[in-house]
Amino acid sequence: MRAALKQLWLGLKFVLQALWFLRYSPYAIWYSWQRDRRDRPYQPTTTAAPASVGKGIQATPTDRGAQFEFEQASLELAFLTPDFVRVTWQPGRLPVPYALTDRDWPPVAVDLAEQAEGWRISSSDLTIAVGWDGGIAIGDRTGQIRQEQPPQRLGESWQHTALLRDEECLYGLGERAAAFNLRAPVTPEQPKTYQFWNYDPGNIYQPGTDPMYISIPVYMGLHRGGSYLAFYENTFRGELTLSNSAAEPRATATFEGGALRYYLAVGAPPLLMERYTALTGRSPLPPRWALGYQQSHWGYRTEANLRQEVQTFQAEDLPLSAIHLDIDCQVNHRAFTLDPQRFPDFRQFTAELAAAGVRVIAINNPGIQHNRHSNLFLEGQILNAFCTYASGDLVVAPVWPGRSVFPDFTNPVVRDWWSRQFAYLLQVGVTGFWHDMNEPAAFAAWGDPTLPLSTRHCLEGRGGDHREAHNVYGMLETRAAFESLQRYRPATRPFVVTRSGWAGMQRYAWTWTGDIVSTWEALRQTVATILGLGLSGVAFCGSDIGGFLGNPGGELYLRWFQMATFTVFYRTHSAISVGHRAPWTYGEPYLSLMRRFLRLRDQLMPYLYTLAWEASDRGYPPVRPLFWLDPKDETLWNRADAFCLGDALLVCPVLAQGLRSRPCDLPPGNWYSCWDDTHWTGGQTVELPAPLEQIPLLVRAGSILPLSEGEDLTLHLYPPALGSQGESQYRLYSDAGEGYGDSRLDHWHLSQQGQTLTLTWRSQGDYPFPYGRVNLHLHGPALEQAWVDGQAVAVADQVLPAAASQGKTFEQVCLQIRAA
Ligand code: NBV
Repeated sequence: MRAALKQLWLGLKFVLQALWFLRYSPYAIWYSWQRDRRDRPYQPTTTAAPASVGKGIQATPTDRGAQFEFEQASLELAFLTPDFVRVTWQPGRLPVPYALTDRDWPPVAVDLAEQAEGWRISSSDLTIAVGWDGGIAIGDRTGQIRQEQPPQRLGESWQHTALLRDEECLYGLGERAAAFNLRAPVTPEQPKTYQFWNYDPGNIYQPGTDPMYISIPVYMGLHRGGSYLAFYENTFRGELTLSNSAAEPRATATFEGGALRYYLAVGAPPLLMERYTALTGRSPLPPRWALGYQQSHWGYRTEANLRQEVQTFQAEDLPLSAIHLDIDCQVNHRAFTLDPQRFPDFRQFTAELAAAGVRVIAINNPGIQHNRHSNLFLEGQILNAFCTYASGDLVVAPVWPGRSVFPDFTNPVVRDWWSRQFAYLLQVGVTGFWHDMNEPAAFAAWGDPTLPLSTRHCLEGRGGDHREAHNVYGMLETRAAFESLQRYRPATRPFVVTRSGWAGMQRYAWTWTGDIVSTWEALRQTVATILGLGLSGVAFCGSDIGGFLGNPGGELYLRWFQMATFTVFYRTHSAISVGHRAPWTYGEPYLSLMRRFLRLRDQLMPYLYTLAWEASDRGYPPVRPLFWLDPKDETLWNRADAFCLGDALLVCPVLAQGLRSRPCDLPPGNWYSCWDDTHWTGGQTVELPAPLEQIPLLVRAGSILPLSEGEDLTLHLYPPALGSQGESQYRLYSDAGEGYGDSRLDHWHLSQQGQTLTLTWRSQGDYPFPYGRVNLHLHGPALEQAWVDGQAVAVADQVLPAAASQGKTFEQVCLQIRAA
């Protein structure tokens, strides 16, 4: 019976694929053929001989650095802060500053001196040696951090090589289906190239696929001498090749055009993220509901289906924050449409959902059907909104709605027009927007599934072709949606999701790891990919829980769900070709176990929301690699089978079938099991239980972990020292969860002196304290007695209930403890 069903399913799939092929392929063949013809002159020339920048001739100090003239090139060094410098080699056009946020950088005092080997320019934190040949060495007070060879010109391209140390690890480059340490697969025989070219890998996405939807030319380097971050502000197609030749391991970046402009920051990882996001912007604080669970499936199709889905969430007592509409809700996959026959009472429906606390998020693709009966198409044509060739002919390519044209989002007028299209969706109760296929993706029968390289773009008026505009296309589409929400919903915070993006995309949208397959290998990959995105500035991301392509089975779905409970974007999504998936799909025990994790997620909300605020304030990703806690501990450099959520929680997901325990490398310090308070000393590998109902989840000693319990808040105290002395602190951020009103920060300081723990509380900001009672729960030592502001109070089972209540705070709580 099973075999027969499988056969039937395979047959059906074949028919579906054949139909798809028949519908799109004739045009895809024609498109691919004429794209290749037009693009011939745009393909990179491999024949150009490398040209050097020549010898250094002179250096002139500027207000924050120096300008150097070389025989064949010029170099500008500009310090944005004493530990962050911008390097610009020309010739080549400067980038349109899409990556950058508006910011005035205060002046930096620098010193320029000439020496036997070249020049030396220093700030209070960094010293940069510029050789006569254009080689650059950068160091901090402790020594040299990075060495770069003189850049080279290859025709219009720049090529730039940094030397790597043997032990050096590199992370980032946006979204990669690669090892977390991007050097991990590189051997002396086999270099590895990562492409800078946003790309829809289709349904062949698996570990090793490159490029992916989001390429960002930024990486963090970590070695025994310290850490640094390098960001190439160049939107052109390019690549980074990592080679491990025995003599000189290196990282070589190449860009097909533009000036060679990059930024270097030196310091510990948190500082690097602060600098990078000061430059490219931080993710704005999302509405709090966005951190709740979201449900999606390509295949809901009708209002009735969606209603049924939401009702099941309610009936099964599963919290739900938002539900997503995919392209099958549209009319023939056309942008900004909803099928009125299949969604007869949509406005009423969204109002009902809103009353139940569920928001509706609608998808949109950039491709617009080439159709003279479509208003959107006609309006766009009148506005000259669509991408054209140099001849003025429209670029037409097949994608979901059929023959489609593509708005040129590098034109501010087009972004403005596009942003107005969202108005009616908002009017009918949609809350946020999801952007897909915006690499931009097209259906090609062969070759690159995107627009032709010869496509012309406005690039804010200065003009250019697709080689330069491609990588920013999705980000600028997303910017239009973000600005639309700012315009039409000024009192609420925008929620936008995008599949593609580039440096700075975090200012506008969240992302997810795309069409990943439903396998254990893919789950393992997901952790590395999310960590890499976080170190590329994209703080808010997640994955399709259970995978997009495939039916994961109960165990894999559960293990994925458990992992995702500790990532920011917490959404199940699955393809139309696979079974519908929601927490009840696999029955018990999975349903109850997922319900528990959904509850835990709710409890974690104060902590998560504070992390989201911290991301918006400092640029720190909530999901962090283990080395974030101690970059000197080399055993952590390659770890991507576990991650930290903030600085307090260590999450060790179960990443293989059938495992009921797993080894965890503990960063230095002391750790407690979140489930049963077992204590572990860090700096070692321990085997931790992982029955189906849990994954190893550890809390760092010294943490104050705020968990909500209905209206109340419990502060879980994990004393800083097992010995007799130590201090730690925590800041909790609160506000209305939406809008731009008052906020507050509650600072708790915990100090341990012998047998006494003292917790003090200081508050800032006008938002009233949002919790009823504040309970204290001590972990580790036994709690014997307690005093709140000098008054002795009763304690039981490690808990001091209602240390504060009804919005009143305490100044000081003293806890008498005894080592357990
Ligand atoms: O819109 C359909 C899907 C969507 O569900 C998925 O999340 C995207 O990544 N979309 C890709 C287009 C179809 C891909 C096969």
